[in-house]
Amino acid sequence: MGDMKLYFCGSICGGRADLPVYQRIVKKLQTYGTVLTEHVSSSDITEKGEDVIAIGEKAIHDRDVEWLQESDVIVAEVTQPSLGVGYEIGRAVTMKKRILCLFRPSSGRRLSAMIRGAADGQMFVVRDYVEEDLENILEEYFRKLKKP
Ligand code: 6IA
Repeated sequence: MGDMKLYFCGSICGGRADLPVYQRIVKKLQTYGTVLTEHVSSSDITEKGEDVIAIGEKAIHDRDVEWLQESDVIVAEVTQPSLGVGYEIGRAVTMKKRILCLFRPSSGRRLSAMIRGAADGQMFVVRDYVEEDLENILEEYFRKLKKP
């Protein structure tokens, strides 16, 4: 369980307003295994993408798809709409990965039907939550994973 590889998805170009929530999620996820995409919760990465020039978009994409392939569970915070996060979720579905999508209705937004409608309650779980319950929701999800 400790050697689990986790892939966290959160908005970058879609907007960084939820960064504090991403940081809380990544911190909790690190108690379950290795988070391959730690940088998504880094305040050094901004939506303007000053770092992109150095790495290159193709390298970012190809590395992220490789990490998706390697990961055991994908956790996505989907409140802030993001093309990249939607793309990652779609690729993960094709890879038959376990996916947990977290959405905060208090944002006043409506979650895309392509995400809500993809939920099967097994491999693909969509969970509405309030920020205070974040850690509990992750605990509950990973507890259920241990004893399928
Ligand atoms: O469309 P978005 O940028 O909001 O997509 C965010 C998602 O795509 C995240 O879950 C990341 O895994 C991935 N992603 C997007 N951009 C990057 C990136 N740097 N580095 C790593 N993963 C990324 C690029 C910075 C950007 C400002 C262009």
